[in-house]
Amino acid sequence: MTTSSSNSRRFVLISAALIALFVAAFATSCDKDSGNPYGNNGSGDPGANEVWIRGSTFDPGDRTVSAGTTITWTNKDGVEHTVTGSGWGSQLLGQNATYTHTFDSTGSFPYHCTRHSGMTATITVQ
Ligand SMILES: [Cu+2]
Repeated sequence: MTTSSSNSRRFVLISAALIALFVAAFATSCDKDSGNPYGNNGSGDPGANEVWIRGSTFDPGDRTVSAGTTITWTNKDGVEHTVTGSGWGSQLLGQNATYTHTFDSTGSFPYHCTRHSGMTATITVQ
């Protein structure tokens, strides 16, 4: 009786733990897939098609993608920045503001921030 009750309680606890684990894993993968710009995936790093602006740096600075990829930039800084390429780019982006651009053709696409000359990066499209 005691053993049976203890076993069933253990089964419930293990089941609950497994369910929590699956929910956490699912939520994390969803955030990564959707390119959540606010870092809710818990990794604290930009996702596959994201570039974060933090510490007045484009992170990652150089990103290689395939044609047709849409990149989302998010400004994590308290100061305003831009994402400015040749013939494409954003307005001034405040904190947590985002900008997206789809790269349809192959090539090398350098860009910079108009406010900070040292902020440069490149998207390479293959
Ligand atoms: Cu800047």
